[in-house]
Amino acid sequence: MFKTEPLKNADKEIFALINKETERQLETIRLIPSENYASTAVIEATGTSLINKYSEGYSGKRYYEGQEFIDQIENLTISRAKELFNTNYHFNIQPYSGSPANLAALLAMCSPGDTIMGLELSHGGHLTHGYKLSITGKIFKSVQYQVNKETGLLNYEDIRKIAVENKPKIIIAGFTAYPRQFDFNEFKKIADEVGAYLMADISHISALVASNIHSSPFGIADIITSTSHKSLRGPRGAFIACKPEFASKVDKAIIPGFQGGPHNNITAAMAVAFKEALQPEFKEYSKQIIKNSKVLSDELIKLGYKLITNGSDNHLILIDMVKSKNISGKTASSALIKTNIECNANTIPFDKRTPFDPSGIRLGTPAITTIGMKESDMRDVALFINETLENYDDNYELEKIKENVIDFMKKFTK
Ligand code: DSN
Repeated sequence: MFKTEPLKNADKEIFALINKETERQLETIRLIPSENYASTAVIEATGTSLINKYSEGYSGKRYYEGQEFIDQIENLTISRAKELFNTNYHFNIQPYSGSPANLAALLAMCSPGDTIMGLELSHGGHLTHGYKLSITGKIFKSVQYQVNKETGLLNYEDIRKIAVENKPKIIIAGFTAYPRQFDFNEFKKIADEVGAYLMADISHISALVASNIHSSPFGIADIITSTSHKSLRGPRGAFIACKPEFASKVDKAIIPGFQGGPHNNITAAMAVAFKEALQPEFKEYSKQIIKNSKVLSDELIKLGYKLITNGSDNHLILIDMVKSKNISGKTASSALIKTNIECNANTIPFDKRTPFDPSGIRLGTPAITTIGMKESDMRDVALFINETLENYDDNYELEKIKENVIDFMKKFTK
């Protein structure tokens, strides 16, 4: 029998757990830079009949029947993506998430055994940028560049030397933990000099790129990947954009190369998120992300924290907790979640500790900007962080701070 009971009747346990998670998100200062609050409209689109449909292939050329509306949804998503990034690049919006998008992009442009070059994981890169334990570090020959030891910044001359020495087939410009803006033109010069393709992974910064407040790889990079759920505030999905001449390679790398049917509910939710991102308010949100990040950095520095690169000019802040408070990143992040402040422990460049208990914590401002926090709120956020870390082993104090954090959050989420 086909049942159509609402979730709250059909499965009380899952319904209750989802509600608890929603409430937790509304009571927590959420500072993980890759997370956000998707709008009700985006969330609604993910929970629709579209999950019932298989759609292997692309619009107008699918393997299964019944694609009349799915094709229209996919076409609309792609046309909105082109408008958002103001580009004629080809878009494939079917990758399930960032890691599949990156692997498919690499498989589209390279063959197993080719040399790929990306930013080292502990210096702010991503697993899929060639880390040795990732499939991308196993099937390709991976060479990695680092940030400068003194400044924590990318040094394009150092990157150039590694590229000249190793002649990679592709250079990946992208990060998950780099607190500064970077220049895709500089990467392009290096890629051209050594005859490499340039791939940009803009997962973290796609909102900033779409809002023209970060250097854009469109018109420069051969291939671009991004998730749709970080600063861009969509559902958990991803896309690959490429110069039109690589369209067929990219589409074939996704299917039949790597995936089966796209998640049509996510495609539709991505279209909704792109429509939201095309509104003037989205640019204001993007600008505010950076303003908040700069002010939060300044406040933390005033409180004695040691930030990698001494600040931030994007959405992300990386703190050396060992130098700041002589505690590990994991000790800090575990204390912070006890007071409803959510961040993640993170390696810092040249870290001497392990990835599971590294020296740093990573903060970001997209989620708190979405709920309306402004520069004037950043002093409070910094003070809550500091109070927590000063009392990291005192559960009684932490409980009191948590109550204050919950009260503070009510200003934005009730
Ligand atoms: N997990 C993402 C992040 O937090 O940056 C990257 O995949």
